[in-house]
Amino acid sequence: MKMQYLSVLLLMSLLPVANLQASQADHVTATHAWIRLLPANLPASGYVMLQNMGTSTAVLVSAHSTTYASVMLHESTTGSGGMSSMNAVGKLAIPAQGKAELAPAGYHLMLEHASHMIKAGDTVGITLDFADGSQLPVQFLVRPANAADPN
Ligand SMILES: [Cu+2]
Repeated sequence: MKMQYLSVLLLMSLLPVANLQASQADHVTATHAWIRLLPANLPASGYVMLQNMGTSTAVLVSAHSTTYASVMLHESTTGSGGMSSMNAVGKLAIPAQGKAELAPAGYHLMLEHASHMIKAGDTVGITLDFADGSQLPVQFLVRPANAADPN
């Protein structure tokens, strides 16, 4: 009886691995994931360090969340006049054995239309979507507007 139980457990733990080919998300680790909260209904920004341990490029194409109805990949740039602007980005490549950083004044996730009031200290789950359809769920720590970049 006990052996049977164990073998079922073993089978269950092996099945997902057997069904999946190595995907882009499998090779990417996310660290320093945080959200800068802005007052009122201003959009929040999500930042994260992505590291690709794999031998081929991983391409982040989008992200989604049950907390924010709208999650967009953006890039902030500073023009020659010193004016900062943001553009939507269709994809962000993370080179093999390399990294890509979403950080203030650069790439970020633009987060809008929260399903409930978000406050500093909360954690928000955001799933990163890669070009091959694989997904990486990441927990982001919410920080106040005046928080410095913790990296
Ligand atoms: Cu933005």
